[in-house]
Amino acid sequence: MKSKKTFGLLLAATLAGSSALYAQSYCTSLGGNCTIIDNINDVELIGTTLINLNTHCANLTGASYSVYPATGNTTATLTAGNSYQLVVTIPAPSRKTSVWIDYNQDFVFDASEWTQVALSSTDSVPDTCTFTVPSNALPGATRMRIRSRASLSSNGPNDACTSFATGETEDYTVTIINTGGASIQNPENQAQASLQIYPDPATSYFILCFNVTDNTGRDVVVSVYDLPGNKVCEENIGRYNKGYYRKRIEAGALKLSPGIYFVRLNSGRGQVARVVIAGE
Ligand SMILES: [Ca+2]
Ligand SMILES: [Ca+2]
Repeated sequence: MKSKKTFGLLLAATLAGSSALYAQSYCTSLGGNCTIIDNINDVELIGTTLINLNTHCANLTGASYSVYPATGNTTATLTAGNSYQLVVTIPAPSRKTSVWIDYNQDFVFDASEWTQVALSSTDSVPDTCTFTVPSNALPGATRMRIRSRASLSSNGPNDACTSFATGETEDYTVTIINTGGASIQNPENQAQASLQIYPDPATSYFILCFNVTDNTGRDVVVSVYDLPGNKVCEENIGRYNKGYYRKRIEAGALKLSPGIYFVRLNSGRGQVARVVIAGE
């Protein structure tokens, strides 16, 4: 049987050749020519705080793409395993609307993360779809994308990043709570930094999330140790000011055997360590 890789394997490989380490972001070359009739006017997640009404077209001349802040009435908290109703209103008939939620937080809106809101809208009549947050959805800040498009064009599961000539795209951040225990707690160092790594166990990549709590421009160093405590590798991954960051690390030339490793992040003032469990 072919062995899968581990976080530790991936991290070590990445640190041996750090070109594989890079920041990820969501696709933004989305096109769109938002008009008064094919815009996303109202978005509401029933039973949550997300109620974003009468937004019309965010931009009538350029790409019709908006990223709403994770605050107030443009965000929501969702619980893994629960179902929710999303309501989207388009002012025109026959428009197609879709929603994606990046449940595994890999910066890709996968086809499996898609739900059709409407295949043919009716003028300003709310369209409603129901989706269920998967029980294995990762906890934390999660991107949700809603797109509208004219009637004769597709707006299906693989169109989250397609450049549209018509319609509008709206991105939201929702917070997913997963009571299955996937969240990593860091009580001893929470004031300084936090570290989260997923998926667990890793296969072809993993994502390193960390929080820097001041603006002194601290270097962030990632170190990997084996079970006996020997340092396997160490890498400075850059200088960061206050904020929450995600780094996706791809598998490269893997050097280590599957196993359990400690991953330590040092932001200059705080350190955290995690046990990495080997995959099968
Ligand atoms: Ca809008
Ligand atoms: Ca995804």
